[in-house]
Amino acid sequence: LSPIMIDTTFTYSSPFPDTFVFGVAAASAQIEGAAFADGKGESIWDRFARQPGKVAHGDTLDVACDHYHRFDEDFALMAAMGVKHYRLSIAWPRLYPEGDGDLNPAGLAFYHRLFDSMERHGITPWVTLFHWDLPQSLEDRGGWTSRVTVDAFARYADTVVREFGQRVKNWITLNEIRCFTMLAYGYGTKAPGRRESAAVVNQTFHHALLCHGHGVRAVRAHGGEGARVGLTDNCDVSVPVTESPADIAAAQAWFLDKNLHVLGAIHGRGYAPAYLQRVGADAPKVEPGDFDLISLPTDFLGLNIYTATYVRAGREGQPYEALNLPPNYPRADSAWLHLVPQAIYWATRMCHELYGHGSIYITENGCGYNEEPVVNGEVIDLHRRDYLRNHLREVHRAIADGVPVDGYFLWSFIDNFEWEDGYQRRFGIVHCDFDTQARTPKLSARYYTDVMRTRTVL
Ligand code: GBH
Repeated sequence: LSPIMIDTTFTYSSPFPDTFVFGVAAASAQIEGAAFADGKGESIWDRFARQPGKVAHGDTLDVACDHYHRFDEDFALMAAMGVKHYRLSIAWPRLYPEGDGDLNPAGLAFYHRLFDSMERHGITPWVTLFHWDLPQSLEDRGGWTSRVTVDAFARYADTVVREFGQRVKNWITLNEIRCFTMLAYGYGTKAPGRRESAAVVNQTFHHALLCHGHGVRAVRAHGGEGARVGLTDNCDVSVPVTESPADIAAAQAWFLDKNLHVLGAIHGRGYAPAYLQRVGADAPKVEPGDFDLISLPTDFLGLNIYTATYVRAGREGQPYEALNLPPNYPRADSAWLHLVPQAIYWATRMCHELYGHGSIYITENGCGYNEEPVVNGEVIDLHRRDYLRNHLREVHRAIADGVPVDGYFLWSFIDNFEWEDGYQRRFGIVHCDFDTQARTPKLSARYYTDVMRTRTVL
């Protein structure tokens, strides 16, 4: 057997660096509700959720956590929990009901009220420009398959950064390109639920990457002093089965291979030829200057990390072998969410070592379960407490090994609309009763409060 290398000098008890950011995350479509209030346009998720069989139990986004009307109360609760950083997203169809065309002043006014409230509560915003709620009007004109969406996004991004650039300094362009392109236009499990060819899916990827570039451009142009911008990716993460050099090299090769189309792209160098060669006849239509826009330098990389694939050295000349998990391998109630906390360590380390990213934020990490009842005013989610603890230890380990992880945002502040899984699947550290809108901090919220206060993994 080859040796397993374990760094025995590592200790969990030392505090996180002073500059390390602890936060919580959510997204507009998942918590705001008020889906048709004050001039908001229909989003592709509003439409998708109304189609039979697309979302569990026929749940819609109409009310969600009613955060649109309760944000003040929610920020007061965050402040009481010691939360100082909150990652949120802006609903594109609130600002531009048709995606392009007329700007809706009531939409701008809402986000000004929201940022006012955050400021009063001492909470710093981290704003994602796009977290999947595409205006339906753009979908009607082709959605992510069409370059019309890219032009509309460029205008939307300019508007948002101009309007809020004085109060928002941390910008995230897009959330998880793979989900709103491949899963939405290839597998059809996410809105708009289309099943298109590989060539069309590749085109949606290319358009999404261009929007990322426009987001970076908009922040540079209008963000003002101190503005920073990055992409949030859900890279496919590999964890070496043992920490032997051969398995680590295999895991790295797998990681590069699986993430070429997003991480490789934004990183620039050498991406275009490798990518275009791989997709061959299914290559997207590209215009001059596209790759320059896509690979504009960013200030940080955001990673949403939930799970991983185990990889070991390949046999018979193969560069790697990904393992199939046994059926009884532990997972959360989301079938994809196998419990592999080392994912955080390896994803951040590989992004640093392979792509040279100098500042990495975990922009989401968390777990979803179905049954989390409030009993005598309490939710005893020890399973989530352990999930957080195990994952925070891996963040700590990455930092100890010199990986520049500068922050961690827990997904999610509150139970919310979990896309095609609806309201049944709960990711919050605050319980939401979707009948009464009562908020109840779970045991995991108290744990996270102590972590943030002591800046130590307890
Ligand atoms: C994130 O996606 C989202 O950003 C967030 O909005 C969401 O609420 C949260 O995580 C929890 O899910 O169709 O079987 O191939 C997480 C990453 C990647 C998880 C795609 C689900 C689909 C599994 N997602 N994955 S499958």
